[in-house]
Amino acid sequence: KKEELDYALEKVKECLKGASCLGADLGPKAIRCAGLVDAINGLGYIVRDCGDINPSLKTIDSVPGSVRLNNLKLVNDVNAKLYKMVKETLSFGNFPLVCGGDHSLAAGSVTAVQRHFGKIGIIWVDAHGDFNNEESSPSGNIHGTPLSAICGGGPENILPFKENNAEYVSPRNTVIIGARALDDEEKRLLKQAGVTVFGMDEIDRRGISSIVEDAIKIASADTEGIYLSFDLDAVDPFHAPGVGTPVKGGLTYREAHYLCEQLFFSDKLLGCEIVELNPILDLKNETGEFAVSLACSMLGKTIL
Ligand code: 4U7
Ligand code: MN
Ligand code: MN
Ligand code: MN
Repeated sequence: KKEELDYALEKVKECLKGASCLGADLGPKAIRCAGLVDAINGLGYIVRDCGDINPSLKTIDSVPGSVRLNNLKLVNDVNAKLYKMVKETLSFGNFPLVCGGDHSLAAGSVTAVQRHFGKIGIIWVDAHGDFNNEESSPSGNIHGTPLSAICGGGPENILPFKENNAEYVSPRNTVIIGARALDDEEKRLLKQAGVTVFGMDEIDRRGISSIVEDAIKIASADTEGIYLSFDLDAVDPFHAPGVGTPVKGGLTYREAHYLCEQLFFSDKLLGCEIVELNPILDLKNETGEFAVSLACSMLGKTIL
């Protein structure tokens, strides 16, 4: 359709979205192609695919809503829709599995889960901290800021439907696993806020099992449960090359699966998301297939 073609061309020209490179919006298509729905059906669940969330065309070349944050209007538009979709899923008593797409979507998904359940914990699996605010962000890319926003450190204007007195997720119930590429100011902000960060060095030293055990304890202390936000760049690029910002020295294939398996068995999961798949950078949809297998581990698939 002409409208769709114009839209695609516009995107190529302007390089939109929360990150500075194209392609993360194709992630959900690649995950479907890798057989997500059949795989989850195979575990005995009934899947309702809510479809892609597309930004309204009018948000594309509008004046930026903020000097520092790239494509703020477009990200806000997608997040408002995602927020409603996740909120509705939860109110039907269903379990949300969000596929991305750029990590900026967490501002929509996590806010919905948090407002539905009240006090929640977060396990954020990522090579990065995503804890920049509007001032500290070196890039202006929103995908580097959602965890800070969710925890109340800003940027406030990426959170959908901001209510007065709306609560944030407590940094005390927030855990990052797999970090190895934090910005200096971001490190300071994380410390100051009291977020627990398990870097790759600590995983090397203590092993993934003891880290996951701690993470579940921290995220579930006095909360209704845990939301798992899984950025595929946490995994070593050897297994997950199809991501926008790969960083060497990440989780092994089994470490990533083990983490997901244990979270399922904790019985604390309220929902989860797998983000940052970029099929343009992938090799034969290898990372898309990996994402499907991780989703299955999060939903209870076991080895024996
Ligand atoms: B992702 C970065 F400066 N910290 O803020 C930034 F290094 O969602 C990267 O984890 C953010 O992929 C990466 O732009 C965001 C940069
Ligand atoms: Mn990104
Ligand atoms: Mn990342
Ligand atoms: Mn991320």
